[in-house]
Amino acid sequence: MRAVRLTHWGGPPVVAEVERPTPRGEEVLVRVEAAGLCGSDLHVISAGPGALPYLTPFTLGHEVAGRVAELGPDATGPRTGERVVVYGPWGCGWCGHCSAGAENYCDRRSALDAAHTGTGAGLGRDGGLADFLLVPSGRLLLPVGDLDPTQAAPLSDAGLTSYHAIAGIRHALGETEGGGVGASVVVVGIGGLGHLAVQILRATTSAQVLAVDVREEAIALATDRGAHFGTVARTDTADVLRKRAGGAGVDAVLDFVGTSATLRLAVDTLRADGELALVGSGGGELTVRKPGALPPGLRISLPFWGTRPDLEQVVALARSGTVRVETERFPLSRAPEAIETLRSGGVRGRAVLVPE
Ligand code: FEH
Ligand code: ZN
Ligand code: ZN
Repeated sequence: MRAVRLTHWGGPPVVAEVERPTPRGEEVLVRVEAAGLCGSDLHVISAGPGALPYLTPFTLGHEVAGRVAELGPDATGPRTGERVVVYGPWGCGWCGHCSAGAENYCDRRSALDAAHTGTGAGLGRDGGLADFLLVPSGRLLLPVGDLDPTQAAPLSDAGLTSYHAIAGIRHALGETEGGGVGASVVVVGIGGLGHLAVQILRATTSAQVLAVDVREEAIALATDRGAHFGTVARTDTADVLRKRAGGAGVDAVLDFVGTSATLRLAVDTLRADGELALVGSGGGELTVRKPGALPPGLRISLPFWGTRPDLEQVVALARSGTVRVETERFPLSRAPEAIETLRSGGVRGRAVLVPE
């Protein structure tokens, strides 16, 4: 079978021929129908030796949908032929978090890293940028019915991560006291995750959704997908957003970029007792100090990926037609080209590889 392999740290990903795995015990083999490309794949590809607890060579790809092709003798869950999306965080399966379906917060993650057993498809385990993906257990598969696989795959990472970040701040998006303008939420960065966050917010809250990006075409995508207002980032953006929110500031900011500039914009835009969810891995810094210049009552969260119940919710939204992924398709055979297009910022929405 074909697989996009990272053969050694610092080397380019290559499309190689590898042996198709045979599922054992409770493992399940999935025939991949679509696999999304993520900014984190770029981080993995550009990591130097020892930077990540993964052993090369391995196959990339942690955002996967397809059909069950073969079941190990003890496999549970979806049956052969069923179309599924793969829940991407692969934890120990039995700690407190994993038992609650939150394998993204597995309590034994450091032990798994130390054992170099990997913590997900394409994350130290062979991933889904390939014709087939071996999944450790049927608990990591979620049926998606007749949902198009190029829509389903991005839900398992871009959609799930956005949904989970919103779940953490949802309590702040109730109507504000004393009438006036309702709650307002800012989405910073309208890429693969941000354009889904706009749709999830519109579908599941009554908040006013305000979008910020540095690209006009991204703002166009945000307003097309339901943002009430969008602006290209400028020096007065915080003032513009505060005015849109009724003057006191916005109730929540979802930062899908995560640079020092976007974090600064967030805290300049938030009202007291607001929520900042830092999702993007831009490596930005924010000084948290008392006394200091941050809004009083500010709560900051660093959500990571999402839970299996979250994935069930975001798949249900997609199947109901209220969330639609903007995708750009590439054949698996041209994976290196797709990766470079993503790296150069040339992808609109989410890049999805299909086994052509
Ligand atoms: C996955 C693995 C490691 C770091 C970050 C990620 C995200 O892409 C998951 O959404
Ligand atoms: Zn990812
Ligand atoms: Zn665990």
